[in-house]
Amino acid sequence: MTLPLILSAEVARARDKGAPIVALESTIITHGMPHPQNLEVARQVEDDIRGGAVPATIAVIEGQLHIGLEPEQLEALAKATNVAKLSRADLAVCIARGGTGATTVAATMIAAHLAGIAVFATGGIGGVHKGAENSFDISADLMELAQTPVTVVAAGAKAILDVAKTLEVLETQGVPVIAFGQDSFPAFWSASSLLKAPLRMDDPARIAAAHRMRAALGLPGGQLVANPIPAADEIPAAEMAPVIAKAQADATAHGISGKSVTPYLLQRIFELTEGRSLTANIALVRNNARLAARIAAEIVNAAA
Ligand code: PSU
Ligand code: MN
Repeated sequence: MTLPLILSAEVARARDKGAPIVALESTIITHGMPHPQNLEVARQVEDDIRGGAVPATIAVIEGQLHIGLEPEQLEALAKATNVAKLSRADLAVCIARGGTGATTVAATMIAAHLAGIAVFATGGIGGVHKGAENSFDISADLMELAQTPVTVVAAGAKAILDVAKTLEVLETQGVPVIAFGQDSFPAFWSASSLLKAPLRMDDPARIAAAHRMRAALGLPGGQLVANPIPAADEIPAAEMAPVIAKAQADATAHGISGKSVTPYLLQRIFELTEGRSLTANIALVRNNARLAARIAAEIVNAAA
């Protein structure tokens, strides 16, 4: 069976030249941010990567797995409503049916690896939800990091999750969790949390070397690089705590479960902070894109 992979013109050129490429997910566009800011941010993030690498936004469109979207495809996806959210479990079914869907961190890692892309930038990964001891709600993103060799740059994990349990699962799964340039594990909208990151690295070239070393050692899986939001853009954790608690209570009151939990909480927090959470979200995604481009370039350099 041939793979239904379609490369954008820009990504195809980069692959021919052996230029560094950074994958981007599409769930953040369809389920993570409101229109029209989602389109603006998707374009900005692609441009941030173009400072040192080539962006490859990943999505399934009419049964084809796109590695890099043409400008009109990106626009259509950002405007679309009722787009499916595709994680590892959903990807093959969506493609086989000829469907359209946005890829989560897990599905984007799978697609990136199929296309030979080593580095992926996003906002925050999914993780262990609060109350998971009852709901069993643990994102497939964590198990994907354990098995697919892609380095994911994110601003840590959101405080809508149980961050301590998320770190425990990542440790159990053998995923290196590397804070960039600080000891604390970043908390998405806030640069630091009360939790210490298991590992710390300060140099993109070393992160690239660690990525290559995992492969050399025959270890499956990727790495999570936890990049703190720039200080000027952060919302202090103490300010976020009551907002998150309120969003959480609303989710419970409305019986939100499964795939809808993360999008619901993000939207509710956006409303409760009157858009401030989105401004911070944009700043941190762009910051992650720039770091991912540096790591991707170092991986290509080291291989040359
Ligand atoms: N965290 C964010 N923004 C997002 C997501 C997570 O800050 O948009 C999305 C990502 O696509 C992530 C997914 O992979 O939510 C996790 O969903 P779930 O918890 O249902 O696995
Ligand atoms: Mn879930």
